[in-house]
Amino acid sequence: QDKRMEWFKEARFGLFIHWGLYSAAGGSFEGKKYPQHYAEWIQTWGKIPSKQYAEVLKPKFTLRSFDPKSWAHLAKKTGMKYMVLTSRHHEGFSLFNSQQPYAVKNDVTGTANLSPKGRDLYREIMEAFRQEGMKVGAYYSLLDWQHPDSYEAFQLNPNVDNHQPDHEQYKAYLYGQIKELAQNYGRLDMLWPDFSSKQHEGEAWGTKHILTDLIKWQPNIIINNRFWNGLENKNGDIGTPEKYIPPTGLPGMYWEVSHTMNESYGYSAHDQNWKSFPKIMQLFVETVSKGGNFLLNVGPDGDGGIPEPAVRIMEQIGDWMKINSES
Ligand code: FUL
Repeated sequence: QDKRMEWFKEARFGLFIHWGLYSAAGGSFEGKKYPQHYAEWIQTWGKIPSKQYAEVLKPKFTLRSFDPKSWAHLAKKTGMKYMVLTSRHHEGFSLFNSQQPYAVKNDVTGTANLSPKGRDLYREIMEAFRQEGMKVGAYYSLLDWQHPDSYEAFQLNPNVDNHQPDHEQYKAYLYGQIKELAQNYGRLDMLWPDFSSKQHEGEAWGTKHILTDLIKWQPNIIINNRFWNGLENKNGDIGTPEKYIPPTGLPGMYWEVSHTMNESYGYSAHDQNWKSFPKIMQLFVETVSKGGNFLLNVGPDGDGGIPEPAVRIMEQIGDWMKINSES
């Protein structure tokens, strides 16, 4: 039995946070609504070049209601034992102050870091959750829609200089950023890389190099299975079915279902298809009874506020947990 997995097995319940520039779009860009369910993919839905995307959305990422301590407090009251935060989603903007040369300065948007001067939003959030006694994890995108050496390079951006993407450079970027997450922010309990395909998995990301060192930097870290293709593949520490509970669980491995309260992971103003509290409890209980963990998502908006219906659902879960826990 792997001691590293003990807290995860006990935890059962975590909070997933999707927060990035897409949150400031909230499912619409320059007056056009995108009905697709994954609002954090809006840049792709709208085929928006990174420069325009950043110019329009950065001013709307205001932080006006941003209060990570209140997020952490709410999660704690809900009965959640850990939290996984999008340190950088597919759009390529980091919530942490990455010192990788590309993140500090690049010719697409000026910077691929999201925090205002003198702040580090990733650190503020991680610290708030650690202070509530929760485990913390970093979601980290393997895809990147703005980096000129990624596998997605120039799908959305004009290639004026006819740049030949150099995937070795991109692997070095992934390694460098994961090193920053593992070395500069204290204890990291989980890494949630996302995601692979048949075309790009394993060594496409330089996985061996990353893992060999990551385990030295954070010996107790739990790593999901998404360096490899297939949500139920057994390569990592945990399987990661998405918005889906495998009918017979995932025998022979640890696993965690991520689920949303409405449809989208990232904030969408027009995605008002909220699940009822009983529906969410049913998904939770079904997951746990089949041996999985339940990672329930919130998508704070561009001001940093968690949508009211999500807060209400979490409060109801918290009340249920209080009545139904043994202590
Ligand atoms: C997926 C991503 O593409 C989605 O945007 C979301 O982050 C989900 C949890 O993982 O693979």
